[in-house]
Amino acid sequence: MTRLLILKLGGSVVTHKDEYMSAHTENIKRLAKEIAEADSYPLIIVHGGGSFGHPVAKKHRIADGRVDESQIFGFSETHQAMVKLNGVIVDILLKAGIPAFAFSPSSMLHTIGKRLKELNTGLIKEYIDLGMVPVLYGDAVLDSEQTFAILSGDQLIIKLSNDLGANRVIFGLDVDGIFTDDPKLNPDAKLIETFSIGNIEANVGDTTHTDVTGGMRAKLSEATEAVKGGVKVIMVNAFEPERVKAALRGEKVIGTILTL
Ligand code: ATP
Ligand code: IP8
Repeated sequence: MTRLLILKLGGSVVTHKDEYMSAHTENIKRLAKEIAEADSYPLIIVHGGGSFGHPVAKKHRIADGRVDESQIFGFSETHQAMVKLNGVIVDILLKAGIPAFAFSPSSMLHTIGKRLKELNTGLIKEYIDLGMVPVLYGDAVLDSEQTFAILSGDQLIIKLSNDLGANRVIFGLDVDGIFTDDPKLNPDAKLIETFSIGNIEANVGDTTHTDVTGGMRAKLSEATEAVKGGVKVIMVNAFEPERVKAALRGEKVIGTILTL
């Protein structure tokens, strides 16, 4: 699918990360409007966990797999937190005129040692061919080595992009892109407009929020796989109006482009 676009809306973009289970409806509404105006299809949207999935997964130690019986309930609660957030996002997308269709990753895949090896993209493709916009998310999933795990939205989009042959992957973040250091901790950090995936000059850290899937460092490591596969990967600030829209349209925009 040579024209396929994949948009990741980071958890820090769709939730208030410091407020437990609080969706950032204002930002989601503006983004939905931009996505509708961009009119760039076919498109898959994947969103992160933010203050929904991460704190619940952390509380029940879901990411490292099954240790005791008490986690079974927590596993359900983690998934349910993501279902709730997904519901808010899909409702807003539909109201904006985007034919969004929710897919629950835990109902269609499992991981092996925390890694997603196989994904039935045929079904997703059928929905895309009908003109719909699949909306997936990071989820609590079954794992064949550790019973269960947390699959990050970042890992999921790279698999989707490699298997479906995406043209462009866009990460919507709460910062302008990749900086020489975490811009939230270091005011002197500079934006890197073209980031070579072998770059060891940049100090890429985790995140300042609760994150059971590894923050920016893990995001970059996942994105590396897509870049190696020939996909164009762009990171933009999804809090700044018009940037996601420009990135979807393939226009020049402030952000970071990842290269080999
Ligand atoms: P989620 O995993 O919930 O979807 P997200 O996709 O919104 O979250 P984070 O995991 O919060 O993204 O990662 C983005 C954060 O990474 C930024 O807010 C920033 O604080 C942090 N970060 C660390 N190092 C860097 C760096 N060198 N450049 C840019 N951001 C960095
Ligand atoms: O925020 C993690 O997805 P991410 C989802 O994309 C859960 O890393 C359930 C914590």
